[in-house]
Amino acid sequence: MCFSCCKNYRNMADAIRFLSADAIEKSKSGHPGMPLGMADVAAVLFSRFIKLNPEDAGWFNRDRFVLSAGHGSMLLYSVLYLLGYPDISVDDIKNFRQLGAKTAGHPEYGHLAGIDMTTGPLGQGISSAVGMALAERALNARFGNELCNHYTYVICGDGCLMEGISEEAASLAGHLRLNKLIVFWDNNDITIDGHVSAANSTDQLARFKACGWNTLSIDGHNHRQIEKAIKKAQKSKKPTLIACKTIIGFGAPTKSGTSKVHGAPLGAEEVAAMRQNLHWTAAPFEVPADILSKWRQSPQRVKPEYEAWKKAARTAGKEFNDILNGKLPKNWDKELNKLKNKAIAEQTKVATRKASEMCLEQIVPHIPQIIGGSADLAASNLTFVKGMKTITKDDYNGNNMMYGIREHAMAAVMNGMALHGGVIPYGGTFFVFFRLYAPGHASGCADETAGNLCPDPRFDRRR
Ligand SMILES: Cc1ncc(C[n+]2csc(CCOP(=O)(O)OP(=O)(O)O)c2C)c(N)n1
Repeated sequence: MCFSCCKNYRNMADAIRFLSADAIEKSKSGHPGMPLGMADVAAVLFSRFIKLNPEDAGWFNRDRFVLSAGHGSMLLYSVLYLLGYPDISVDDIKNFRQLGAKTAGHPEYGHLAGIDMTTGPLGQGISSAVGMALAERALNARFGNELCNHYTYVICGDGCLMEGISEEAASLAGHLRLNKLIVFWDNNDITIDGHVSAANSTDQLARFKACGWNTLSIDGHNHRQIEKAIKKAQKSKKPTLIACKTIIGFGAPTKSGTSKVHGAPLGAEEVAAMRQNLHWTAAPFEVPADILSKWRQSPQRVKPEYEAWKKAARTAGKEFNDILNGKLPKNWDKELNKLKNKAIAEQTKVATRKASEMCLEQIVPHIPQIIGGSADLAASNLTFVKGMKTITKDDYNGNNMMYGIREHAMAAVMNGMALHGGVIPYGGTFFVFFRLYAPGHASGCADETAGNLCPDPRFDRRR
């Protein structure tokens, strides 16, 4: 890689930095530390590697991106604007954190095209991303590389890794060898209350390694190292954690490297000093034309793959196209309705978990999108119905998930699968073992005692 590439990356990263700092300054609210610190990683990832098409934000075979550290939302809003997503304008950037704004302050799924998941509750993003990566592998096994073959990228912070749910999800991802999952850890040693070491001394790389991950460690401001790490991760047979050593609030002369930049505007004086420090002469919300053009041109590299996928999807069979369009097979509920009518006529009295099983028996064989499962209670919650095939690291072409005793990850993974699309997840456990928490999608429906869950809104009785 040449010096000019690095210079381009640096300029592109600085565009993220100043859009973020200026928007947060204008709204007098927000979290500048993370966008400033991870801007270099984002510039390399989004301009050179990520597969997306701003003109077709929901493209099924796009790479998924989860900003698990959702408080750093200005990083994602800046990137979407710079890439030229039609759904976001510079006025939306200026409107950051105002009532009704698309740039709400944490990424919100369905609110702004290009956002793959609502995030904010730390740990949920990285854990749901495991579900996205699992859905991708399951659909890949069913439909092949031409139709479903993409990465799931995550940016997470120290907070996401401290949350317990990340442990369950990481160990499941490692166990299933979800090698198309690539996580960038913003390893900046800082959280809200100060230095990470005040509350945590886990060796995260050793921990992820123990869970069966590929682990890499880089300088998160070195573009060459970022590129190399992504290339390595893409070739790995395991999920990858890239520890990116960064300086929180990079560029802010007196506040960078401290918790002061985590969640408060930098202040006019500091932003002005940052302009001097980084030699950025453009006015607030202006991106120099040559830098904006580099950003806007970058998605062009994906065009041939996008066109090839469109062609493949057109000629793919009905099953794939139904899945693509979220259509259930005709008469999927015929047997279920018979069962319901019989139960009404006979006033059938069975335990709710048994009733759940009786319904699943009439639903699962008729809906190929379904992936069901349990957290080591299939025999008790009756989630496994005859004919189901268990997903394993050697064969993803199944419809039963053995989540292990990981109820929290199960909920997040189901959330990720539903968000990915093409998959309709359900899961079962007992309520007392479980804290229903599925941000970013449906709130789920639950059987009163068995706690059988389905985060797909089409099955939510309360809607
Ligand atoms: C589950 C959950 N608990 C607490 C918070 C509040 N919170 C937001 S950011 C943050 C600190 C995160 O630190 P880190 O991930 O290192 O982010 P950085 O300081 O690098 O931006 C906390 C505690 C939250 N968003 N979610």
